[in-house]
Amino acid sequence: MTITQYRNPAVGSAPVSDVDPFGHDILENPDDFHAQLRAAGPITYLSRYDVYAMGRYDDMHAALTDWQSFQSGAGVGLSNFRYEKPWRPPSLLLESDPPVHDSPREVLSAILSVRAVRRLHEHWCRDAEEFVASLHADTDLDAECDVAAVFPLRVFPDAVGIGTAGRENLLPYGDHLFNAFGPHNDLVAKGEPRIGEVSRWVNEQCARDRLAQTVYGDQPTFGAQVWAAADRGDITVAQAPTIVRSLLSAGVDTTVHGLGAVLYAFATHPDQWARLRANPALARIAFDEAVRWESPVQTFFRTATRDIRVGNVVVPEGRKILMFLGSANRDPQRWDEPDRFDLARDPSGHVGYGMGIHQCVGQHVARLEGEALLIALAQRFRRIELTGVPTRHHNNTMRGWASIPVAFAE
Ligand code: OVV
Repeated sequence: MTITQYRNPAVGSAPVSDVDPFGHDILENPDDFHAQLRAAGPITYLSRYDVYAMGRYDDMHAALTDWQSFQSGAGVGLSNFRYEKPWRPPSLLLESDPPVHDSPREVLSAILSVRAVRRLHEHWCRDAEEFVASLHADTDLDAECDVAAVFPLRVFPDAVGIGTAGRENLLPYGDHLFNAFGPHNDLVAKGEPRIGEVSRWVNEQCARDRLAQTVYGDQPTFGAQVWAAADRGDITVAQAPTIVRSLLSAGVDTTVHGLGAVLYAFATHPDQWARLRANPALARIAFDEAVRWESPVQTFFRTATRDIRVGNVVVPEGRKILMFLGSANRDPQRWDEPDRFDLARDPSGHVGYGMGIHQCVGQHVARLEGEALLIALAQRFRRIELTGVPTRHHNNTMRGWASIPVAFAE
């Protein structure tokens, strides 16, 4: 697997690679491919999909903060909405540009702000303690299936205001959605038989009268707050359900894989676990360092709105550029010893939540889930021991685990 340094004038003199970044080999471990991508130059042409790719931190940071040149409104997956009908109505947050993007973003930013999320802090920390108390010590557990995939579902859907029936649809919906940003490969085909009914359930939960009004006593739910914004006229009534859908789309699988990443990191770095136990205030850094290190969301595309020069290469207007966020987050030009999971580093500036106007609007919610769970685990358990070989979960967009066999020791 190498990137050909042969430069094809038809693709603006870009280095060419015929590698399939959505193939199982690379989804299993993309590190070598990322290193080749960074070495090849600021931009490479991926002949298999007829798209361009970026892997270096600096160039990607510049692209992600230039929404005028690198648009999202043509979709952030392989499919170009200029020519192809999206599989679901586009997200008003993710798959839109200013000015359409502005009011949905403003509304959701306020609902998920640091201040707003602080009101959940004591409730989620208490839930995390109860959850951790229910885990058996010195027993074979799966840190992915029994912990990472469980805790977000205990807290997040309640905060959104969705009912308890049907919550098992949330993970399959997200998994398919994130696969659908890639090519129509076996991973997408696997989700298709059930996606009709799963989507119908998700869409039904976004209606005003389906959403609980309050949670934890008298706190308005995220869902109710979206509808209240429609009543105020900050967004239209027609936009409200699609914005609630964003919460259910982006808010579950992402945090599951983020928690899986940090639990795997600690299971394989006992010295770092000891450090966290000695100083639980490191929990927030730990979660962000895991988001940098693993980059649960590995990739998103942008579309060129003009002919864009990147280094010696001109990306023609209308073409897709694949941003390898996970590669930027391990770019040695930006990070010292990037492959090390290290609580002593400052991970801020990583692009695991993206960068620019589309940067993860739910990041404070994600961090609270990470902090609450890690502090509760660190309070009780001296060690997280790997008891078997972890196995990867393959997804066209997300990097995560299917299984992390562990035992927690008190
Ligand atoms: C970041 C993200 C991922 C998937 C879906 C959405 C957002 C959405 O807004 O629907």
